[in-house]
Formats: sequence, C-alpha cells, structure tokens
Amino acid sequence: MKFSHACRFGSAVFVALSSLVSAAPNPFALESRQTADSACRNGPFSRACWQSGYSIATDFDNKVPPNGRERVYDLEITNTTMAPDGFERLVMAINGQYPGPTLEANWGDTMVVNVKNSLQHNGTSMHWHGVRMLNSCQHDGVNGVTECPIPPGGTVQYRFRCTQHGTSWYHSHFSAQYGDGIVGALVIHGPASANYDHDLGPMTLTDWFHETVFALNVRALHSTTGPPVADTGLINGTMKGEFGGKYHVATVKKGKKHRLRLINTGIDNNFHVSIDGHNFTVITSDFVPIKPYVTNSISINIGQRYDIIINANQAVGNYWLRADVATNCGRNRNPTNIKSIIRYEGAPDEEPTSQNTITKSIACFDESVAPYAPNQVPQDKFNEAIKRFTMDFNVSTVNGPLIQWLINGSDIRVDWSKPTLEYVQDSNYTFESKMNVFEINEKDAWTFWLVQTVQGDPVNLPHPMHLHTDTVADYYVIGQGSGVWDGSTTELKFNNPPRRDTALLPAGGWLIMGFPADNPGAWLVHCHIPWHVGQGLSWQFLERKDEILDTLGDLSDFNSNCDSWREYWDVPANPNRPYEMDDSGL
Ligand SMILES: *[C@@H]1O[C@H](CO)[C@@H](O)[C@H](O)[C@H]1NC(C)=O
Ligand SMILES: *[C@@H]1O[C@H](CO)[C@@H](O)[C@H](O)[C@H]1NC(C)=O
Ligand SMILES: *[C@@H]1O[C@H](CO)[C@@H](O)[C@H](O)[C@H]1NC(C)=O
Ligand SMILES: *[C@@H]1O[C@H](CO)[C@@H](O)[C@H](O)[C@H]1NC(C)=O
Ligand SMILES: *[C@@H]1O[C@H](CO)[C@@H](O)[C@H](O)[C@H]1NC(C)=O
Ligand SMILES: *[C@@H]1O[C@H](CO)[C@@H](O)[C@H](O)[C@H]1NC(C)=O
Ligand SMILES: *[C@@H]1O[C@H](CO)[C@@H](O)[C@H](O)[C@H]1NC(C)=O
Ligand SMILES: [Cu+2]
Repeated sequence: MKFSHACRFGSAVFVALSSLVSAAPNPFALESRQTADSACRNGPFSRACWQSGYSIATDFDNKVPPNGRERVYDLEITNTTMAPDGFERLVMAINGQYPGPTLEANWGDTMVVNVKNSLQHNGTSMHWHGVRMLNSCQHDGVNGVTECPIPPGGTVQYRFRCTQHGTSWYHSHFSAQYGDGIVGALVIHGPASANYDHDLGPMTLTDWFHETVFALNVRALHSTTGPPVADTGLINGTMKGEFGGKYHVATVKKGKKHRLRLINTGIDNNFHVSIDGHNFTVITSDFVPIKPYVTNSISINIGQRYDIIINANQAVGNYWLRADVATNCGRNRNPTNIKSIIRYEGAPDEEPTSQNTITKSIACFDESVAPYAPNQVPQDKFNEAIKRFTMDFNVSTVNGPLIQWLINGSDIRVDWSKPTLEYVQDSNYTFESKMNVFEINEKDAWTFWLVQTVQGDPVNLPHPMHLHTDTVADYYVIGQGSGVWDGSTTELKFNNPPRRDTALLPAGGWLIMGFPADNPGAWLVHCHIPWHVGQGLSWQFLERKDEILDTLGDLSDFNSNCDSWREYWDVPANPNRPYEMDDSGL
C-alpha cells in the first residue's frame, strides 16, 4: 500500500491534466512516461504538482516536503456577546472573532499555536481535527485523554507537523463548548487533483442555537423528549434571518475556476450543499485527495470536509449557495433557508433571485469517493484481526433520566484531572472502566473494528464517527451498512476504499474501520454530534503503550498545565468550582 511518487513530469503535461485525470486517473502511468523536471511548480495549470519531488501522487504517509517553516499563531478564547444571525447571545470567540482565524501552513510546515484561555468560568482545550499527530499525542488537545483542560488564565502551546494537505478545522474538546464558538478553519496548502485558478478559502457550515450549547447540552443529557432544535444555520459565521444579520458573500470571476473548502462544523445537522445553476468538481474528502468527480450537490456530515471547484461559467450575476438539512439524518428538526451568495464580479450588490433547479436528496449518506493515490488494504488477516464493539442506546433512570450511548455496554466518562497520558506516565494501566480504553499492542499490525448498533433500540440515529489522528490520521472505511453485518466480506472494500477521518455509522447499522497501528498514543474515537459524545458515544485506543513515553519527549508542559488545572478545579472546599461536569467531558 505504500507508494512514493515524485513530481517528475514536465509542466507541459499539465495543460492536459484535467482530461488525463478524468479519463484515466493513474498517476503511475504518468510518471513512467515522463522524465524528471525540477521546474515542476504548482500553478493554475499544474495543481497536481507541488515542488520538485512532491506531487498529488506522493504518498504523504511516508514522504513530506522537508525544511518547512514554523507558522506561529496566538489564539485567545474570550466570553463575549455576538449576533451572527442578528440574535444576540453569549459566544466564545477566538481573538474576538467567530469563526476563529483561519490557520494556514504549507505542506511540511510546523504549526505552533499558543492557546490562551481567557474565559472566566470554563476550562478549554484545542483539538486539530484530522491532523496527524505523529509521535506527538500530547498535542492532540483532548482534555481527559491527552491533556488536562487549560484553566482560566492558562496558556498551552500546541505544536505539530503538517504532513497532510487540504482542509480541516480546529475546535475545543471541552464538553460541547465548540458549539458556542470555539471553532476555526485550518488550511494546509499543497497539490490538488484538479486545476483551478483561485482559492476562495474555507467555508464553515453549522447549525446554530439561540441558547448556549453548553446549557442545551446539559438539558439534552437528561431529556426524555429528545435534543433541542437548532434555530438556524450559519455559513462562515453569518446568516440573515428574522432577527437581522447578513448573508455571506463569496466573489467569483467569470471564466475562472474557484476552489472552495467546505467544512461542516455543526452540532446536529448534515448539510446537502448546492449552488443554483452550477455543477462543481469534488477534489478532496477530509484530508485525502480523491479522484475528481462532478456533481450538483454534496452531502457533508459533521466533522467532514470537501474541497470543491466551482467553474464560473454562467451569466454574470448572483447565485444562492444552499446548505439544506438532510432531514433523514434524524428526527431532528431542520433549520431551513441556510444560504449564502456566490457573486460574480460585476454583478450588482443584490440578493440572488436564482432558483434551485435540481432535486435535492434528504437522505443521510457519505459521498462515495476514491482516494487519488490508490491504496490496498490487506485482506488476508481480516477475519482473525476484526474486533467488535456494540453500540447501544440506553436511558438510565438510576438518578433521574440520563441519556446514554453505550460502547460495549459503557458510556465514556473521562476525568479532566487525570487524563489517559497521565496513567501512561505513571505506567498505571488499570484504567477506570468508564474511560473505555481499548489497547492495541502489536506494532504496525492492521487492525479492523466493527461498530454494530444493537437492534431494536427505541432511538436509532446515524453517527458521524471521527477517529483522532491515529495511525495515518484517518481510517479506511471498509464497510458501512444498515441492520446487522452478516459477517461476509463480499460487500467490504479492500481495494482503494474511502479513507477519511470521519465517516457515517448508519442509523441502526454498522461500520467497519481499518487502520495499521503505526502511531503510539491515546487516540479518541467518537461520534461528532456533541450531544452524543457528551452522552457517552466514544472510546479510546491506547496504541503501543510501552512506546508512548519514548516518542513524546518532554512532558513538563503537560504536567505543569495539569497542576494548574487541578489547582483550579480540584479544590477541596470547591470555592473555585462553580460547575460540575455532568456529561462525558468530551
Ligand atoms: C471564512 O471565514 C474565515 C475566518 O474569518 C476566513 O479566513 C475565510 O476567508 C472566510 N471564507 C470565505 C469563503 O469568505
Ligand atoms: C460568560 O459571561 C457570562 C456573563 O457575564 C457569565 O454568566 C458566564 O459564566 C461566563 N462564562 C464563562 C465560561 O466564562
Ligand atoms: C462553563 O460555563 C458555562 C457558563 O458560560 C456554565 O454554564 C457551565 O456550567 C460551565 N461548565 C464548566 C464545566 O465549567
Ligand atoms: C450539470 O451536470 C449535468 C449532468 O452532467 C448536466 O446535465 C447539466 O447541464 C450541468 N449543468 C451545468 C449548469 O453545467
Ligand atoms: C466487546 O464486548 C464483547 C462481548 O463481551 C467482546 O467479545 C469484545 O471483544 C469486546 N470488544 C472489544 C473491542 O474489546
Ligand atoms: C441503562 O439503564 C438502566 C435503566 O435505568 C440502568 O439500570 C443501567 O445501569 C443503565 N446502563 C448503564 C451502563 O448505565
Ligand atoms: C491507577 O489508577 C487507578 C484509577 O485512577 C487508581 O485507583 C490506582 O490507585 C492507580 N494505581 C497506581 C499503582 O497508581
Ligand atoms: Cu451520534
């Protein structure tokens, strides 16, 4: 499955690249026909190239441009008031803005991010969604697993190498806190599997509530009538509605191709995105370049990203971009009219009058995608390697109603004051059972995990399952289906399966994830719906525990932050602890 492909083909080849890509997207054929060309540079007609020796066909698991720069960012979290849709509420902003600043780097660079918690009454932590934390698990930003939360007034420095390229986001992992604003886009520039002229940048999509998600989360946890309903949605942090607000506008140039990086940073809704009068080309799913395909609508689950290329080939004017809720994703109500404006240069500063002319699906699904650089997952050890988790819904009535999602019978609860890495540091592998720790000990072995929903539950919902940073930073989606997996491998995909960090566990169904154990650390897996992870739908892999400490190096920052956190939180008489952790803490 490992390939290395240098950018050795000459720039002349790229004039014809798009036709080559759609006809026969085989980078190896290209390579074998071409000779080395050190002048191969990334540009509008040569997006497949990056720099000499590095291209879209490079196996980024094993090869990354050397001598990257350090990109340093300072992020400060504050508790403030904002009105993204015209309705004023408390928002937790990053550097005073929502969404937070876009963090950018080039493929091979190192990001250094200093996160300061200036909230009065909450801890926080920052997770770099989908980013591979190779031998640097303490920078993954998961409170209760890889760190203690950052206490009010505290600062933590995160540091990671950008070994992948594409689009992602960063967000708090302190309970449901990201739903209140601690979210921003993360862009790693690199080659692409189709050509374009301009990069429009990232566009975050989310459902939005007029009460704080922190408060709603507590209610959802104990509600027997289902979770709260979103009031509206935001596109890149703004929306127009009954309270005022404004639409987001992205400007395109007639005759040019524009890359747009779509990110679902939402709470409880899947979006189907379309642009009136325009098809578009999809070139990535999560951090993985894919074989480009053309469509008129795309299904984005929470946590997922798709980069698309919009060809501005229609009449100069204003067009709606529509983010419609996939209502089949649950019983959850649906904010409607979530829109933004695609404006051609030269068009008047007016709202579009364009109409939707396509039939939009309301179904709940992952796009079917094929990674650009083909991968082969070994099938020979599958039957003996596969391990099973059950996933079950439960309403505990032991202390009043408590909604639970159980993984092998247990809803996760982490201890903010004693994260998994601390156990590792103490060589104490007697974990609290609610930590839902599952060990993987065989170096580099392929592992396969079936998540099977228990049948007959009163509540069945689809769950976008996110694997942290493990291994190659994502997983191979070997199979997905409804009902019970029948144990047969005929429906499974070993030949170039989709590879991504977030994929759907269908409602009442099953999901099989596969990855090699190639990165020691403690890695969380969870449903990306904050209500559900708050209610326990998560577990952690403890991968190659005996090697973890050696790979991490100095843990003094980890330890001093934990000391400050415990000083803030674990005070015997509790004068500094106005609140309790009521949910999983994640
Ligand atoms: C969305 O907002 C982020 C953060 O302010 C910004 O960097 C990005 O350019 C915006 N995207 C678009 C398409 O305007
Ligand atoms: C945010 O500010 C409000 C109003 O001052 C306060 O009630 C709340 O506790 C603060 N939240 C945090 C997390 O600091
Ligand atoms: C976080 O702050 C909010 C107020 O903004 C409060 O309701 C909540 O209980 C706090 N949670 C923790 C765990 O501190
Ligand atoms: C979009 O693609 C469909 C299917 O190929 C085609 O019928 C339609 O004309 C295209 N629309 C535009 C605006 O290019
Ligand atoms: C989950 O529980 C079942 C039943 O006890 C067990 O067979 C299985 O190995 C457990 N799964 C994992 C990943 O340990
Ligand atoms: C599931 O709910 C039942 C009914 O209240 C309760 O007795 C049981 O403890 C719950 N299961 C777990 C794992 O908490
Ligand atoms: C290991 O951790 C558990 C859970 O916190 C604790 O009860 C136990 O005392 C610890 N063991 C050692 C040897 O520190
Ligand atoms: Cu879920």
